[in-house]
Amino acid sequence: MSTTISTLVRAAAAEGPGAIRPAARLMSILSDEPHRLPEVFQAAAGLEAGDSGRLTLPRLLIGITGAPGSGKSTLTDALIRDYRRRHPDRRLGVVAVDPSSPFTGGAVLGDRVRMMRHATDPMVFVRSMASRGHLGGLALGVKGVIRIMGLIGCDVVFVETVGVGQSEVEVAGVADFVMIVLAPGLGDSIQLLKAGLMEIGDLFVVNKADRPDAARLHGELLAMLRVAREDLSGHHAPVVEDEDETAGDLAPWLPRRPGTLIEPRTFLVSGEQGHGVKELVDDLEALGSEFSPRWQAQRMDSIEQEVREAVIEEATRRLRGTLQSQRAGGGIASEVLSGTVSVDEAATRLLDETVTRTRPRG
Ligand SMILES: Nc1nc2c(ncn2[C@@H]2O[C@H](COP(=O)(O)OP(=O)(O)OP(=O)(O)O)[C@@H](O)[C@H]2O)c(=O)[nH]1
Ligand SMILES: [Mg+2]
Repeated sequence: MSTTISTLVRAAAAEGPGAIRPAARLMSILSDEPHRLPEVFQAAAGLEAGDSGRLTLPRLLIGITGAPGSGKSTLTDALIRDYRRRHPDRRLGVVAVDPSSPFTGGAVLGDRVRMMRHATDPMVFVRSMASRGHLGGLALGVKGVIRIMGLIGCDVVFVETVGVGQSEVEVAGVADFVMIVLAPGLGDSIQLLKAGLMEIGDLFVVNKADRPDAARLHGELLAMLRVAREDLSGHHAPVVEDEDETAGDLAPWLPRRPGTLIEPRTFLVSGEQGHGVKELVDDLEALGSEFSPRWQAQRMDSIEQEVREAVIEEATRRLRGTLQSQRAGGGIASEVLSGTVSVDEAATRLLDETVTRTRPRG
């Protein structure tokens, strides 16, 4: 492990505002070289073996996505302000995945300016990342940043992505649950129908409730969610008389998306004016207390899954080498044909050869 990384990890894990600069440096290193994440894990594990008692991952990872301009950043900002008032001693993180796409050219600067409200708050850590050009994929880069945010003690981390490509789907896999932000006046039905968004959301927020057309969009959202979920689950949602269409209510009549722990729910809010923000944070807090332990367990499962996939990939790569040299040397097929070895024996022999041949020395 490089001494730079272990020094930075130690400094980033310390209490107080002095942690911010080393944390930012670690994030830059990881965004250029995501394969160094294990070094960070190793250094952090060394610290945790001591008595720092720090959680190694944020307690809650919230994905936020939606059409460009729907107000994701404004809403995140409002959520943070409310959350900070409730828990002045807890640190928060925001990962803003910059679209770097021609559709949303001006947004990046806008985000930075909006987030400046927290720029002097050492308890809010904001990190922008480009969605393009990530070695090993965006999800890996985001995971690295989240890990560092956990290390500096961020309790909740918001991950904002623009719902225009594959990035929101990738990021949904990283977050514990996903909030979809919609707003009136952005080509409503297209926005709602956008493939993917209906399927990956758990919380559906109609933003800009201060505009007169927001309530209509909320009604349309409920109707479209019902259809989308029926398609997804293959059976019909029960018909409910007098469906409750007020904001902030569960929609238990909707089937959940596969793999999620929580029932879909909808909100009508104004990030800019603050309407409905308190109710939304109340719900996020309730979700956190109820499900955080199970989400932590899910994250462990997904790490295990990553390891399994890596093992299979590596084994396949090594076996290919053995098969090639074996074929060059005359082939095992004729031995099988002549009955000298069975197919099972041949497979075992090739595996054994691969392990011996590729065993690291030392
Ligand atoms: N009327 C009204 N306007 C809002 C509200 N929230 C955000 N806006 C405006 O909507 C525009 C886009 O807001 P952003 O928060 O940048 O939206 P975003 O979804 O983060 O945008 P991208 O990051 O570009 O995808 C800005 O002009 C905001 O001022 C709201 O509650 N009401
Ligand atoms: Mg934004």
